[in-house]
Amino acid sequence: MRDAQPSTIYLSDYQVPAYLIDTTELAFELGEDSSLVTSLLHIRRNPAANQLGAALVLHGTELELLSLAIDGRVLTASEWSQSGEQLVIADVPEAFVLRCETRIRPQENTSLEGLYKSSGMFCTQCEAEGFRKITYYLDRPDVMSVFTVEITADAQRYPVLLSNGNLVATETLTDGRHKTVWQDPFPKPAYLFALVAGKLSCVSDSFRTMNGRDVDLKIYVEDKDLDKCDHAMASLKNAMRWDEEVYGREYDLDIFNIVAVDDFNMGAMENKSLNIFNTSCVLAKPETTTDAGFQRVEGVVAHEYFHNWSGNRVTCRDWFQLSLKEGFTVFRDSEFSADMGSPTVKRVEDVTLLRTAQFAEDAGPMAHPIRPDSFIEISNFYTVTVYEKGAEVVRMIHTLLGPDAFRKGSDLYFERHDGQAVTCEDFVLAMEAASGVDLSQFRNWYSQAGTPKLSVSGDYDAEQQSYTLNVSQSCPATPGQSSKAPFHIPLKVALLGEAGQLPLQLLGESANVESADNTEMVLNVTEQTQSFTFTGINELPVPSLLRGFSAPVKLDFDYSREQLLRLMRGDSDGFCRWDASQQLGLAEIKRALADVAAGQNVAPDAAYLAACRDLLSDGSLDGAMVAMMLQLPSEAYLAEIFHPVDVLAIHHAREALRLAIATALQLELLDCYNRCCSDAPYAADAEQIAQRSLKNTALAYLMLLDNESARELATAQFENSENMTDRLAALNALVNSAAPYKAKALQSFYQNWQHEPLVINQWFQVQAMCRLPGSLETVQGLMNHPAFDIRNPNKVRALIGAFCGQNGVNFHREDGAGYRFLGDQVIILNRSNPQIASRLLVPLTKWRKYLPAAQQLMCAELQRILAEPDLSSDVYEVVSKSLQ
Ligand code: 0A1
Ligand code: ZN
Repeated sequence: MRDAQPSTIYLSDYQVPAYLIDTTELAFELGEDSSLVTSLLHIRRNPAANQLGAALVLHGTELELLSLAIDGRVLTASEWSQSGEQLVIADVPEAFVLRCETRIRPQENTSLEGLYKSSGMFCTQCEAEGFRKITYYLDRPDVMSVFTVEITADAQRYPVLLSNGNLVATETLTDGRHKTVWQDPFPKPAYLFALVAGKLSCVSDSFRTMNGRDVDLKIYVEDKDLDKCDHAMASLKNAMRWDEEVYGREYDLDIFNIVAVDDFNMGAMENKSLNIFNTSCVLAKPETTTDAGFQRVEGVVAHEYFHNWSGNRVTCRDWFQLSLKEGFTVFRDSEFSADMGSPTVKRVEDVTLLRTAQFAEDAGPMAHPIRPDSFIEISNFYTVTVYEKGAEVVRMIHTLLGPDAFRKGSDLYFERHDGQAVTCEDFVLAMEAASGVDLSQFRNWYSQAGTPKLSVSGDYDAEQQSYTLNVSQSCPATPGQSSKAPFHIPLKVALLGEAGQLPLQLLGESANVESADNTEMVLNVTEQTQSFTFTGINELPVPSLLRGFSAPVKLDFDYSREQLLRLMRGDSDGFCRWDASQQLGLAEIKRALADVAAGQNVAPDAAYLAACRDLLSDGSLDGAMVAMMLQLPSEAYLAEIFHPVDVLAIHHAREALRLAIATALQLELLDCYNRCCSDAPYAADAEQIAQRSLKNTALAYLMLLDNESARELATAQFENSENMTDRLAALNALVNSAAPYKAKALQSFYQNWQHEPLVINQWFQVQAMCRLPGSLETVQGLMNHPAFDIRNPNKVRALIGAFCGQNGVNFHREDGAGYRFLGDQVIILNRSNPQIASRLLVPLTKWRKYLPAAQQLMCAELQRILAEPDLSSDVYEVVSKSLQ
């Protein structure tokens, strides 16, 4: 909980640590009431610090200090002092051993940071600043130490005792306890420390590295979950191979362990050789897990594994550099997932997340550059900006350098900085040094927040046979940054002619070397306004712009409907094909809004309908692409387009349009549905996932018709499916319909799956996201359901998070009850789990986007939260910044 006024920390204040800790020896005695932690820290003055005689200042919070000794001599109370999170020892030698004993209470730790208990097991979460809840330490990532960890605990209750690195000793004690000792040879910051103790079973496998070393792979779970580890294990092995092949990175220890825990604030954590996972990101089997769940497991397992190099071997100097490890690692995991499945689908999914959540963050009160300049609470900066926009920035470097030079750059980065804690600047320097590409202006992406807007127009000169793209860029002001310097934006383009893509030759540049593909080009947009003229263009082309979403910008080009239809049908770039479908959908929604406002029927454009009909009927197309193209832009995306956002009007117009599409295309939808049904045994491969996605898109449309035959389809699918993807899609369609069967469906689903917490979370979520009136009351009722537990973040996200974040029409009820509900929950969670409270709060922070009446109600809730006593620094930062 916060002191009087939480302080802001600035990147510009960074100083190297005054002391270093070469080795860290920890001894844990885990108990049922409290646990004892004894540390032996080999500390010496940092020669680089130039701070002669500086006091030793250690971080610690919520610790009971039992004793302190230097080189064996116990310190008296006058030799140290405490203030806030700091323990200050004024007078210390050049080099010494500090012995410190603390008592902690993991059983009472509901924040899920530091050492805590989850379902009877002890586990840790130390990133970013959780280690200071375990013992006093220099809890900052640029202090790297070699750890030895001794764990003593009751042998029956906690037969498995794990920490980082290699197991070097085990011992059975006479009092029913046992002990293990672990040693991690790689120096690491405290945020990568981990400990697990519990009754766990494991699935084992092994991996032979590119140099022929065998690595033991283990996934530890509760006994009942042993049958849900295969997918994570296969994903791990694929990730290990992929990192060798694509980045030349080999695993560096003989053991790699994963542990699944129920109560976890985030997805997973890359602790050296002992990754700790939220159960939702590791467990999967077809009967309980959807396709999206399978993909998430694959992606998160790979993400954490890839951190072993991008994060652990080379780590961050300070938390302002978080995107150094996260942006790079997200880029790596998304390329991996693309290679394992469908690259276009993965790209569209990533862009969708960016254009909804990240663009919204960039336009809101918490907007920050991927390398923030300041923060109050670092936990608030594990954001879509640092992660996903950070990954887009690395992707742009990849685009500007090309794959070969990028690989040279990453090799150089790892070689230069192995074992170091470095900065984003070091990453860019390595990329420049290896490629010779000048990234000076590109660095603005690291320091400037906000989503740049690219306005593009095209001029065709028939006489000169040239086509000119006029490009101008701008970027809106964000908190603390009123004006922006132009960005270096890689704009990937092609020009579509009647018979295909035209060869590209820029005016004033030497002739293109005849290459396999001279029909696609990356334009370097660096000025505020700039023109690019292509010569030898003998027909009026349709430009295909921002191919593959080559930069995280908002693109504006005044396409005609005919041009968009052409792009949607024929562009060779999958992203642009999909994006054209979305722009057409957006135009239809805008017309529907006007029609509804005028009290008229919504009638989709005939050419648009014809294009959708073609998509549905052409069985040769990629089903996943068709499904994505048939889906109208989401309400979250529309909230980024309209100013102000009239949530209810947008929702009703969009729904009316969906119904009109379903009505016009019902025969084709039904045909498509039937064509996609299959008896093949479940596999989470791209082909089957595509087929299920298209089938369930068709089902959702058909269910809008509200007729008996659609209900029968959904009911049969719900009752007969053997996989959770189809079963849940059917349940979702039923819950959002007027079908009387839905109550029974919900009940039987619960009956069947009550022993599977992750499935019950989906059950909560389907109800929380129901767009029909009354969802708030349903959610409030479910909060009293025996399966709900507000201490479990997954349940909070499934019920409260899904309702407030993904059920716009009900959350934004005109009476403000949705806002009040969220305010109440944030106030409760602020006390038990500040990280979850501040994340949950995000929908309220966007209040400036909405109509005046909504603004007022949302603001009032923020004020009410701000007036709470004992506000955590997490919640305080988000609320106070959003009211500024
Ligand atoms: N580094 C992890 C994410 C993570 C961050 C913070 C946590 O606790 C506050 C937990 C996990 C990752 O990128 O996967
Ligand atoms: Zn990460």
